[in-house]
Amino acid sequence: MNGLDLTRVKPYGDTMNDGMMQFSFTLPIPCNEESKEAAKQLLIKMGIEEPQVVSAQDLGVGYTFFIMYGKCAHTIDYTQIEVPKVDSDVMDKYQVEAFIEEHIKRDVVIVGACTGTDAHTVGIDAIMNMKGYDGHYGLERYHGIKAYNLGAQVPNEDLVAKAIELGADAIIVSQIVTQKDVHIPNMTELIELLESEGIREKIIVCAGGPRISYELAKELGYDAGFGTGTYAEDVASFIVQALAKK
Ligand code: B12
Repeated sequence: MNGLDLTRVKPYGDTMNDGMMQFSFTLPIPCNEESKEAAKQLLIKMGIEEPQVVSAQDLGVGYTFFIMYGKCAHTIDYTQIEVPKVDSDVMDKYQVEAFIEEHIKRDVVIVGACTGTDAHTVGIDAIMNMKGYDGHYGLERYHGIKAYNLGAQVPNEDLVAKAIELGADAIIVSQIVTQKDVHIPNMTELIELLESEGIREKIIVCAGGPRISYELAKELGYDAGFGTGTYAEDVASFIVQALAKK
């Protein structure tokens, strides 16, 4: 990769290994020379060399928004990075449809919702709605998939009841709000409910959202987790391949 030493990677700005980084943050102090100095000292404490204030904007009521540059002195050994991730092959919509026809030979039933108190519908819609997201059709458009989108603020009990009623092969859950870790007990409750109904092992359970990693989902008892930039085909590929292995 560019003749780089991958054991000592650092940020690139203008010239290789210059370590340049950009920061943006707000300090709850007025915009003046003292607050600019405070912002520089903060970056120095963070291990950043030669901090520069590029922009300091008075946000009113004693707050200042900073954009700063500085040099990162640290490096990272890229050769040692390991990230647990979904181990299925990502197929496109048409390959998923062909896979279902060849290996599953019946419709795959997927029930999805944004659960708990979370009101964000856009993520689950992006995955499930007919028109999809960013030029990638949603699950409702897939031949061989029967997709039921229950919407947002759906209690786990209702999701489980619907999954049982429809004989779902997979449940997919969206969690967008993660403030104060509200998603953790909510996601855990779903798994506990499925276990108490005795159906956890029969159903594939996936979670998604901007702060949901594969690792976190696995830790909480899910089969897989999907983060930002996910498309319907990512989760569909995982579900149909997992189903074929069952
Ligand atoms: C739109 C929006 C709203 C709208 C939602 C409208 C709607 N119908 O959905 C409204 C105004 C209602 C709203 C309300 C709130 N919001 Co809001 N909202 C947003 C915003 C701006 C965009 C979210 C969005 O639509 N993204 C676009 C979609 C396509 O992206 P996505 O959700 O990440 O989904 C993708 C992936 O994550 C993944 N994915 C998501 N779900 C799933 C599920 C599965 C199964 C799979 C496979 C993949 C997957 O695939 C999708 C496509 O790639 C974000 C900020 C941001 N820029 O992200 C804040 C944000 C999510 N909101 C936030 C907050 C705090 C709130 C409120 C609590 C504010 C308040 N104090 O009232 C309330 C929540 C109320 C509630 N009970 O939930 C915070 C959450 C912070 C946190 N870490 O928890 C954010 C990040 C803003 C912020 N920076 O503070 N919000």
